Amino acid sequence: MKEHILLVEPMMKTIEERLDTAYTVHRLYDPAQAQTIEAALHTIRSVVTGGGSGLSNGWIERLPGLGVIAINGVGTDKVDLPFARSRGIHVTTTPGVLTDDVADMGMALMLAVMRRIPQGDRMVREGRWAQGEPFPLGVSPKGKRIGILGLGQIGRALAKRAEAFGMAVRYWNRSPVADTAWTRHETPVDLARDSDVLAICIAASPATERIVNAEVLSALGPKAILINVARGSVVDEDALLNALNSGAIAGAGLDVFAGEPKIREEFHTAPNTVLMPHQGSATVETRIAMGELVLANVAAHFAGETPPTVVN
Ligand code: 8YV
Repeated sequence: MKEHILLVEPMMKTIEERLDTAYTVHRLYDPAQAQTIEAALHTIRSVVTGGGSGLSNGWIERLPGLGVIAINGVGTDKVDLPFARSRGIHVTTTPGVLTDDVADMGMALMLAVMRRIPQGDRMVREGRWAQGEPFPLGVSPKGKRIGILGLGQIGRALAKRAEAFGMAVRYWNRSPVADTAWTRHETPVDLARDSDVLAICIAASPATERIVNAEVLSALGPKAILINVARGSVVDEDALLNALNSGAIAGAGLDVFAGEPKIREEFHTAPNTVLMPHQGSATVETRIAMGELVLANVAAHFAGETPPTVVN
């Protein structure tokens, strides 16, 4: 008899096919399955979800047989880890495999803002180039300072890429990072003051909520840009929208937002801002590698073993 699992958000087709082969998969994102899910609450022993979706305590309480929450991502901010632990539920993530792609997204957003890629694309398509419309000069990353907020795996990978572009790296991290020669600043404000690009790579938690606030943005200044490949919750979005609209900062490249996918409408018209629909880890290669880890974690749980990449 197949074990029952709850799939919170869609995964790659090939990964979902393998889940379907091994398990009875209930799809929470499919409204047509709502009734069968109600009937299966007591038989579901594993949940597969995304970093941005997580699983609420309400759902955890509705699943008495739940033993593992397998996150297809690295962010654990949408799962209450102590609560899961108190109920003997393992929470797993997909560490390592998405680092490079998320760092690439950080670079892509930075270059897109500095070289105005979306504006150029629009101008060419709309025939304005052919009509002789001038295009404003961009900004070169070479010789600029990048401040990494959160020097974990993704922060380091982004810093290395930035160095290859001729940028000088500095960082802020709650605890100093031992094995690096990069300068650590005492506070996020100090880091922002000493950066031309502030790149947010920090994990979301109550301690980092809105850590990028009005003070940090004002320290960043009118020539500097903000990049966010972490979580929307680490930014005070009111302050960010004010800073963009008033020219207190020069622009932003954002892959993540509070309340995504229903983001603040003011972002649609924010100047010099490049928006992405949370695609940092979304490449074929990485989503396969993430899916493999999810499959391994769920399989280990059902085999009575500790899942390989458990975090709690
Ligand atoms: C994914 C993420 O887009 O790793 C994370 O925490 O947010 C991203 O890698 C997400 O997990 C898929 O929903």
